[in-house]
Amino acid sequence: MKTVYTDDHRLHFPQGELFGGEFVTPFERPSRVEYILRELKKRKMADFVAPAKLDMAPVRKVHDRDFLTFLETAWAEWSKAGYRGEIIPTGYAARGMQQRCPRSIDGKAGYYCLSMETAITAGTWDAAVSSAASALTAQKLVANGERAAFALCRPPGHHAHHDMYGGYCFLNNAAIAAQAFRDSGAARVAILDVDFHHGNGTQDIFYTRDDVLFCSLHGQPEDTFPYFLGFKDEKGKGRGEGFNVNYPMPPFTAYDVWGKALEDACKKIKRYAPDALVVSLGVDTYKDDPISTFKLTSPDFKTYGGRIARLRLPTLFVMEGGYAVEAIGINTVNVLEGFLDA
Ligand code: B3N
Ligand code: ZN
Repeated sequence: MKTVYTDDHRLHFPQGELFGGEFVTPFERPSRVEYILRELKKRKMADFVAPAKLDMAPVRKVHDRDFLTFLETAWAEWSKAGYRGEIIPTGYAARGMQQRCPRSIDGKAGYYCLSMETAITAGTWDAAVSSAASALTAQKLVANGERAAFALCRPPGHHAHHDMYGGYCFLNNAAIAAQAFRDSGAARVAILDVDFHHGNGTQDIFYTRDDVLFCSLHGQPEDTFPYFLGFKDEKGKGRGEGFNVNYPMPPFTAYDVWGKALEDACKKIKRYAPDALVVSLGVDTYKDDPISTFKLTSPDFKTYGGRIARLRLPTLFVMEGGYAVEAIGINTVNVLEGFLDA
């Protein structure tokens, strides 16, 4: 299986993340990718491809035009305003307030931001563009006949809405790739999100559509980020009714329960009969992940890679979360290996 990858991800490395009222080194850090690359090489799976220049057409179909302009120009505007730190807005478009985009850069950032842990830095836009380009290049490999491909995306994407960033995400790589599958002839696409966190951005983007089925297995919003989306009763709207399936699960969920949710999601995907599958692959379901509470073990990742393979669909894996850096390589490559061995 080919891995699409570029060093450009290093352009995005915020120095601070707000956690528990303190600034800590961000959990989403460049070394995550290095551990995955190391494990791919160790297991003789180092078939690397560089991403092509980003085709903005599918990006513009899933993201708001003004949001994209904001992301592209935010750092220049912030610097021009005289601010010296990273972009972390202080005022938000909360309940009952006007949903109008302000003129000032701190106001604009608050309008487009959904959570405060995610800082924008000088290199964020370029890194996000390269990350989306990796997803699209891998998508093309699969659309052109590869059984599967792995987009080693960083920054991740599944929390990015049509017009909001947050949860370490700026452009929604999986959604952009799913849109590209549609544009290259797939009648139906399924997205399976196995990251510990709900894929709120992907849900938002496809919520009213019946041509993309979205299934997400995640920590229940009562306890877990992103807190305000990911409930079981969110089933899609209008034409999209029935094409959004959430599997929220409580803290300490292990494979005995998680695997049953995956089985149910796989059955729904099979019934939908998509032409392609996009897997939002986060390995923060791991038992020792520092910011998550599920209890999957390293062998479980191999097991579920095999289950996904048995769907017998052209499959694109898109990297999302995973912060237990010592194990992130093992767990990620276990999924890919489990898929290849099935
Ligand atoms: O949820 C958190 C968080 C929870 C626990 C932490 N500990 C115990 C150190 C630290 C942080 N933070 C909010 C931001 C989470 C973003 C999640 C990104 C992700 O992986 N999405 O899939
Ligand atoms: Zn996650």
